[in-house]
Amino acid sequence: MNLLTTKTTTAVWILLCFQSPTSADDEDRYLTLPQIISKYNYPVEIHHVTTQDGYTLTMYRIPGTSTARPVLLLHGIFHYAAAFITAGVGHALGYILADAGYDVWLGSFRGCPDSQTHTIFNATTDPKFWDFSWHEMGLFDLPAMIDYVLEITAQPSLYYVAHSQGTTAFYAMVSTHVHYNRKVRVNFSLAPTVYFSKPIKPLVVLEMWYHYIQHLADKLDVYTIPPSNRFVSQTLPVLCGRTGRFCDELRFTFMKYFHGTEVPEGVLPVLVGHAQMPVATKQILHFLQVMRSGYFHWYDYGEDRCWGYGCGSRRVRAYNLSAVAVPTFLFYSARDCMIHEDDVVRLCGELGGGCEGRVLVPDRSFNHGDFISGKRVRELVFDKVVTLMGQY
Ligand SMILES: *[C@@H]1O[C@H](CO)[C@@H](O)[C@H](O)[C@H]1NC(C)=O
Ligand SMILES: *[C@@H]1O[C@H](CO)[C@@H](O)[C@H](O)[C@H]1NC(C)=O
Ligand SMILES: CC(=O)N[C@H]1CO[C@H](CO)[C@@H](O)[C@@H]1O
Repeated sequence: MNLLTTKTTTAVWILLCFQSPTSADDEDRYLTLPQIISKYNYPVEIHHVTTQDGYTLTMYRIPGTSTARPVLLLHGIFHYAAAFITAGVGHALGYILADAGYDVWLGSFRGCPDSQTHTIFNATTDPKFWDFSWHEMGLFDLPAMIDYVLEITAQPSLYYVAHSQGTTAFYAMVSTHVHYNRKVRVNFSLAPTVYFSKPIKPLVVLEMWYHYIQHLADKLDVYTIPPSNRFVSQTLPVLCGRTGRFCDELRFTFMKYFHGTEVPEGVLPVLVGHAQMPVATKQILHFLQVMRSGYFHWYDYGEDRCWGYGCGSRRVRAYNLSAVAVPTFLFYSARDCMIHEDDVVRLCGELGGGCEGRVLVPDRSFNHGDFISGKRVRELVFDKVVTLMGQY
């Protein structure tokens, strides 16, 4: 990126910072997920499932008829199950699939506000609770959710649709626990985050500073982002002000960066209200590791704080993508700020015969977050997902 674009990006960041939220008083912002779903007259059930390593996760179900086929939807980082609902009826994938006659299951990964219970660790007081990345979401959360859904519905397999980190966790799972290939009928990856050959500027900077960030996080016990230590928990309210407006604006800015300008009127405040914070520091470090090393691998715990290509021939265990046999459709866009077309082409090529198709969204302004709530996401992505689902 040249200097001019860097400057422009910075200018846009600053401009966005001073834009005020549209209609921050939207009621849905303050409702819980089941309350929202009920409000729009859809049936909703709440389910809990405990993983092998002790995390209790919440799942929401919009049940279909007794013969409806189950679909499991998994969100990206800084989101929870609400990601597939907050954009509203006729627009959010959760409702669209329910309308199309599917039995819709929305899962929240460990660490989400509704998945913060553990058999031993307390999420508030116990740093060990946050000792996970998307690796554990893939190897523990997904199998628990999938098995639970298949048991309750008495079906042999389900459809899987995920956005961003939900796709990363999926590839970690299915390449490692290969028998789950049989339990997934077809897998739709929206903006799959597995390779990052040309990430956005802020991420490049983080990647460059990886060692410092990791070291600092270690030294200061920053095991979540934003950190939950006393300094931050005392500073944040002061910074946010009495009304919380300043922090709201920051969150809006953050969301807008990923969603482009494509969010429908009134949806952004709800989206911001239902953004998930905090996330485990390890989730981010693991992404940065993969970004640095250029291959898809297990979390690197480092050898004397050195790792990957910086450490001679040492290689961390790679996820075996050729073991992924589930028929997979990869949806991606040209303006995705996280992943590049090359990354999707590479992923498609490495999946073990499972890549049924790459679908480039025919809209040049479509960004990473638009896969959840973009103005045109229904016609450009969701309707195609529903059509393809009907063929499998
Ligand atoms: C976790 O610890 C906090 C703070 O001590 C406490 O308020 C909360 O009740 C604990 N949660 C559980 C589930 O024990
Ligand atoms: C990866 O998976 C493929 C297909 O299942 C298998 O043939 C191959 O041996 C695996 N490679 C490794 C390193 O486990
Ligand atoms: C690997 C695997 O189980 N693939 C299955 C995926 O789903 C299709 C359609 O249901 C099956 O035909 C494949 O065998």
